[in-house]
Amino acid sequence: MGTIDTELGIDLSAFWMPFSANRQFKQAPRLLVGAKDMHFTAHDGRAVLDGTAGLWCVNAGHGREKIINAVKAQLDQLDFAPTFQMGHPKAFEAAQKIAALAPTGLDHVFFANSGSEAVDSALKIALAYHRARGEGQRTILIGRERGYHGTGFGGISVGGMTNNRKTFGNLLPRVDHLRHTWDLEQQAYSRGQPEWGAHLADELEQRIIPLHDASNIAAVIVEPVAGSTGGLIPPKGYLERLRAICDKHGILLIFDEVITGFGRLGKAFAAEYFGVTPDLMTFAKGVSNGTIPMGGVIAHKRVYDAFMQGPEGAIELFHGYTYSGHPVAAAAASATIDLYREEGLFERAAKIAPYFEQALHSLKGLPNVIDIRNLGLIGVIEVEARPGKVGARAFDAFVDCYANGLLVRPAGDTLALSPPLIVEESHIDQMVGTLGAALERAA
Ligand code: PXG
Repeated sequence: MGTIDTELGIDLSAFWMPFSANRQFKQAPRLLVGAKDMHFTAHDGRAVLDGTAGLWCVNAGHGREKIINAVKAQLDQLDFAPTFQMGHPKAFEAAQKIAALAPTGLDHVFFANSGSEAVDSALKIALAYHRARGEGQRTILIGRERGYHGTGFGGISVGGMTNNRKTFGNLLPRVDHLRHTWDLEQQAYSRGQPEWGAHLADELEQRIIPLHDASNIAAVIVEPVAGSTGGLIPPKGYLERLRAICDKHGILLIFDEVITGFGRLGKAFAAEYFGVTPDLMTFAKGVSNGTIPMGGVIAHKRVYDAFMQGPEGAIELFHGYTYSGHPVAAAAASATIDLYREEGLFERAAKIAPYFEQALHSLKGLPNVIDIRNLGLIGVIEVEARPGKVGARAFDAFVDCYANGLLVRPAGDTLALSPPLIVEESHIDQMVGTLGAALERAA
């Protein structure tokens, strides 16, 4: 560990990198020093095609002038202003634009700074909502196996990824999990939503509600498409059933749309794509095109209204962050949403999704590939784990792709592609070509 031998001459030792193999990375670093549109520039000057929109966030592509200019102008105008008992115009403007994109009824936006904070905010709002309505005994939160809801204690408690939970001791009490929806035997190589698996939602009514009693359950939280765990696409009818069961029992349904929001499926939100409206919806990432950190919760009118009671001067929700609705992040979000609309990027994603699907599924038959799944501009290749070395094969393919000018995202023994929505067919061809060659070599 220490200084790397490049013209940058950066000492790598101080930065404790998140979700990374620090020692391995610092021996053979992969540094990105620039980005424009669909490409990063690596520290050795190579162009690297961004197959992942950064970390699922740069939906409009990199270095977009409209957003950059909005950020610069905001910094000149007002660098910071509090939003606790104070306000500034950009936060209201951004909230209005976000609410306008969300399904009917989801009208109120609570700001945080990341997906993790968005999730914790949504869970707290769900608990406080029931209490405000006189059902304060509803404190149980239901997540799902293989769910990823960020890294706060709330998020890892309702989340279902083993490594994110196992070393952190006590999690939130009174949490239970639905089983995840992926089944290799029943669903392998499904294009779009699998036909099999809607009935998995019935577990909520058949196991979880009888065990805890509905009167104690506050909320169910799921990713409409589970992203980080390797792109688990909801079976046809599954989300509709979850919605119906939650409605029947007075349980709030939370969609974690941190990845699916802002066009990933070719609609503003997955809720719109699937035609299923949750009570609370989290967002982050694409809201500001990854430029300035921002996240938040969009609440249904009836949730918000439940808080708006009591004396006029009462603070309705004792929750928030110094940077909730930060002016620079709000300016970035506002410009980002305008850009999505002006360029019709959500529609563009929907239009190119069939080409993306076709290209991805051409990788079927390569060594060790056991499943390929996709929805919108999410594509996942699942490879067979090397015996006793979970994740090694996908990681090797990721390093190989990077060496050959493509960024993909390994997660366990899956490789995910989630390109910016400005992706062209030629980029998709390059992605599939490079990934295919890497998979051959990772045999
Ligand atoms: N919810 C979901 C559904 C997410 O995907 C978060 C919450 C947390 O967001 P923050 O902003 O706190 O990181 C996420 C984050 C990957 C990958 O490659 C995914 C995420 C983050 C980093 C990597 O799958 N998702």
